[in-house]
Amino acid sequence: MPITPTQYIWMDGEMVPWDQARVHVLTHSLHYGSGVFEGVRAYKTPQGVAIFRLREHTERLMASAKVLMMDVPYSVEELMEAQLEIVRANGLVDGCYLRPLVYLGYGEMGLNPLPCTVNVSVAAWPWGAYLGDDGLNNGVRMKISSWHRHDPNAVPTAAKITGAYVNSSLAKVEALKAGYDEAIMLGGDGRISECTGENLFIVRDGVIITPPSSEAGALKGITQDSVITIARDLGYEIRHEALIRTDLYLADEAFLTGTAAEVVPISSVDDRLVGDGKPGPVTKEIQKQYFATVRGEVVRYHDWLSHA
Ligand code: PPE
Repeated sequence: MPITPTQYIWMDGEMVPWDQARVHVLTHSLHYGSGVFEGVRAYKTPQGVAIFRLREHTERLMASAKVLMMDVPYSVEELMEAQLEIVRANGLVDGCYLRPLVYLGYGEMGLNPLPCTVNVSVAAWPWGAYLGDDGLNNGVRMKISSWHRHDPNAVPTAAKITGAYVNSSLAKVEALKAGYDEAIMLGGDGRISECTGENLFIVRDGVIITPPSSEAGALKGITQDSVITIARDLGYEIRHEALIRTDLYLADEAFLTGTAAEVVPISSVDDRLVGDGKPGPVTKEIQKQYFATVRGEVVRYHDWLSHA
């Protein structure tokens, strides 16, 4: 997905012109993948542009930093304000994707990260449908990857660690080269974990099921959490249950969730159609309510919006 440059990137408290937002080639995080990040979206609402679940994303960023023992020199409130500021400074009134990053900077080398300086940047740019408009409307073709998710005792899966995404990239390339849209990864125990950058749900006999994030070695998705709340409020029963691959093949419906991807129907898994291969009624209802929610059209979820 190409990036559309905007005017400024927030770097350690300053608005830096887009083209000058550079780091040294000996930046620690470039060598060891020792950064943590977030993916956040802002949407146009009737009350102006608003960041969706800003506090939860910022708190998760801090939690990821805690796992890596990074001492972030800003508070949650300051980082929330930085994100609102970058949306305003770039005039992103129609919404955007935001990428806050905490990384270890230039000045130290070697595997001990503790003496490194901790830097923070926040970029924002307009970004369309991550898995394409066709995927959003008609569903995506998934492949179960030969690459497993990390064992949480090897690389912590509860934290969004930059270096950990090599695993997702390997799975993504494998799926794309084989002609699929996206990959599903199994955990070390062979159960379904998540996709390369999304959580996964199935619908079976009217019940909505998603794997329990920690045990499945998946990220606890904020979109997953929003969808669970939305689905419960629509009257659906939700369960956290371990899933195996045939649960996907035999589901009535399946969909994936993520900030970048949003809510995307799954049309097939390993060439087995999910249901009849078309987005099912439950998926469509949840997708519709999710988009209405992020766009500020559902009053009961207005608490999830931070206006820039
Ligand atoms: N699992 C993974 C591995 C993941 O990276 C994401 C977000 C999710 C689940 C869903 O989490 P949430 O966004 O809180 O619902 N992936 C981010 C980065 C994607 C990328 O390609 O880069 C995102 O969606 O912004």
